[in-house]
Amino acid sequence: MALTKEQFITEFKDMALRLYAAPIEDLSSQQLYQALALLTRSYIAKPWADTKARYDEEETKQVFYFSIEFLPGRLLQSNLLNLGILDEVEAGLKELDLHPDKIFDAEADPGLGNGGLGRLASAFMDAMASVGMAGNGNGIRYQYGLFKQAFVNGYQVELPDDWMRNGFPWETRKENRAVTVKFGGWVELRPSRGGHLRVIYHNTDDVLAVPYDVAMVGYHNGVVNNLRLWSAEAPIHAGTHFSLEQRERINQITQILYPDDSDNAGKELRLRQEYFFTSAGIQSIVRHYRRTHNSMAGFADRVAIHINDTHPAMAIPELMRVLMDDEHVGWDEAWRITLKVMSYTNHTLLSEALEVWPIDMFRGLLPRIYQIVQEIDRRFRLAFVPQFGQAMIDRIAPLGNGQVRMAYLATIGSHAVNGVAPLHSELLKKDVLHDLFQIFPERFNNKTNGITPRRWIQIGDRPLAHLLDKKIGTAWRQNPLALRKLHDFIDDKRFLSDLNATKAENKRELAKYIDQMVHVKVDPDAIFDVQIKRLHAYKRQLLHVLGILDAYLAIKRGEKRPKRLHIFGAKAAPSYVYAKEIIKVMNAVANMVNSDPEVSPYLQVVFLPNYGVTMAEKIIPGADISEQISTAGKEASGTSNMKLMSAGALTLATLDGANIEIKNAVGDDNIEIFGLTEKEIAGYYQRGDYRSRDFYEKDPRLHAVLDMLVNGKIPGIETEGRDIYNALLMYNDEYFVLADFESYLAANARVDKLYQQPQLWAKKVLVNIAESGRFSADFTVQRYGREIWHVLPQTPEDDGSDTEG
Ligand code: GLG
Repeated sequence: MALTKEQFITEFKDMALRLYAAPIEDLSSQQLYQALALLTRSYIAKPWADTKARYDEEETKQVFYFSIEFLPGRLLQSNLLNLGILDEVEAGLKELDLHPDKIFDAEADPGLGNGGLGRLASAFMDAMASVGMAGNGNGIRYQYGLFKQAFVNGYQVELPDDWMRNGFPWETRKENRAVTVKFGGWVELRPSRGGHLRVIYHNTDDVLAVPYDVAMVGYHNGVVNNLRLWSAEAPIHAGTHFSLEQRERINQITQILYPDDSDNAGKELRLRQEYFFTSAGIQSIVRHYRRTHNSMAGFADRVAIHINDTHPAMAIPELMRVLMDDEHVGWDEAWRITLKVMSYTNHTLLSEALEVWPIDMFRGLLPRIYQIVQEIDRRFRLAFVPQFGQAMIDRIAPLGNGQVRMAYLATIGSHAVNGVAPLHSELLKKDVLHDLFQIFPERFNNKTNGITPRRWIQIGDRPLAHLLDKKIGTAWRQNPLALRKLHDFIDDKRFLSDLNATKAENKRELAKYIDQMVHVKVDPDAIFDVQIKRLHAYKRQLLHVLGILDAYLAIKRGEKRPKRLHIFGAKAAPSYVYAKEIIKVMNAVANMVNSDPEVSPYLQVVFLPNYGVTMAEKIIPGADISEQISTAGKEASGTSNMKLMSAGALTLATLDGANIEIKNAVGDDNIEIFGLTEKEIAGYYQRGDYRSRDFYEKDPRLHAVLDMLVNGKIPGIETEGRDIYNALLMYNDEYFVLADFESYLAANARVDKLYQQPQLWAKKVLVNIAESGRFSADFTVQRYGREIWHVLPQTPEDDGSDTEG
């Protein structure tokens, strides 16, 4: 859109006055933010309505991305950027003597997700709008987002995240689009005169699902898509009275996000949440479709529904229910439509994360859905037992072991199933979904994750963005593959030193931020070594900590080392005891190292509390090293690896998830790889001959480091050291930390050496930035659009995918 600085100033003052009846000089940052957000929203309203009208008019096939989590990050700057008015607005604010950053910092970050899965969903929203695809989100409007993390005495403490305290100016309540979701009770099937079945519900608990829509603004293209988040409320039937307690029960459904990304075993409230937003989404999609069509026959040509992990897998039986019970479509036709509409992404191989529900709970809460799952199960068995045998079908049918098995249901009811990086997609076929792959090989495919460089470079890393503009022009802002132009300057000494200078500037900024956050003065000349992700044993923050302890001992012995600053950000699920013990040890090690005058000139450690999208924007631009050190075969993809690469950080990694693709993109010389491969680890499993103790006994450095966990040398730790020590030695180190220790240290030593050659280092930075464009989510959603959702023509174009070259 077009907007001059002067226009903006007038409109902004006007908005502030109308809202607060006061001149801008008298307003707080929060009030200024509210005024600016509302003004921005008013710019979005028209293109939002127009986009919607155009989709309807042109009967565009629409994608609905169902996800129990979304992590959009702050929206003000990103909306201004995408509208094309960020520069004008910032200039206007400055002219008014206001600090844009202070206003932007007043925005709450909607933490409606745990980690990668939720962030990916939001990156896809931004990308779909930006490439002009008709893509809608469908999720939950949690009143409280992921807990706020604080450290007390080094222990993680969880505080409620009241993110809507000041309201959420980006949402629009659409009470005229509310639907009713039914739980419990019992169903009666009665043949009706017309020949079809009449389904009568008795004694159900009805919940009103009220949608709140959030605009998803495309980059410089006038497209504004919709993210629909549902809120649970008591219905307003005449004659029904709800007690306070009943209201409470209903409100609970959308009150909190489950703070665990891998295990919510058997929690009835979670099952309610899943059915709630899934059913609301399906009902509203069908209702909208039926407004302009008098039968459901063409539904699958207009609608694609994506199931993001298994949480919305009930979309399959729910669509069947609506098709059969409400629309009177027969089973076979309903199943044909459902298969064509549905597709499913798996995000993890961890067995504890594969959702199952006890049949009793499931049937009690969702009696009609259970009947339909039973029928899916019956027909599946009927169709495939003859060819594949009873034993195999028993393993993978939707119902088995007294459970409803969501990953199997999702695979059986979708026409496409994908993993999120090539290794992960292969392992899905080989292990977790192996039997289903035998039956439906054509459904399986890979779609490597992506990130949005708009947020991470254009907004998050302004110094780099400006340097790029100066050197290669601004085309990369539209098409990140244009970053490849940087290769032309690999021998341009001046540019290489500019790259280093930009990084140095970002590191000084990050050092200030760290001081504000944790009151530690860090040396901006140190190597900034970053590990930011959920705290999970398989991600092996612990290996990183053991490496720090080794460096500590070496410095204590008098070894000189290049200065290194280790930066952590990570939340642990509140119930994940081992992860929380690791946090405590990390904090204790940080204290020990930072307060030791012999050590701290060479080694510092900071653990920044309450990691999230906003914090990631502050950390990533200042990173030199990106730690991606999961046990090979365990990390489905990772996405912080892509973000850090795009900021020019060198990846220190195992051959896991998308690290493998990063390696293929940049070449062996521009990444540091170490550790066991997935095959080697599988070999240990098969033979059953991994003995962690051997590594401890063989390697004196490892020995010394592990002993520190139990010999009282790390002040402040209690039983945590012993528990971790036991996990590694008595319980045989499930994640192969000890096996990879030596090669991890060797890789770190190589990094230290490289960093001593600034020009050589800058070349690696350059190659990493240059090759990061292929990981733009714009390309990822286009691959989904062509190959899964069929909303784009199926002519492959140069999109930087891993299949080329
Ligand atoms: C996951 C995985 C990550 C993956 C992300 C997005 O653990 O490896 O990058 O989803 O696909 N459960 C997750 O958050």
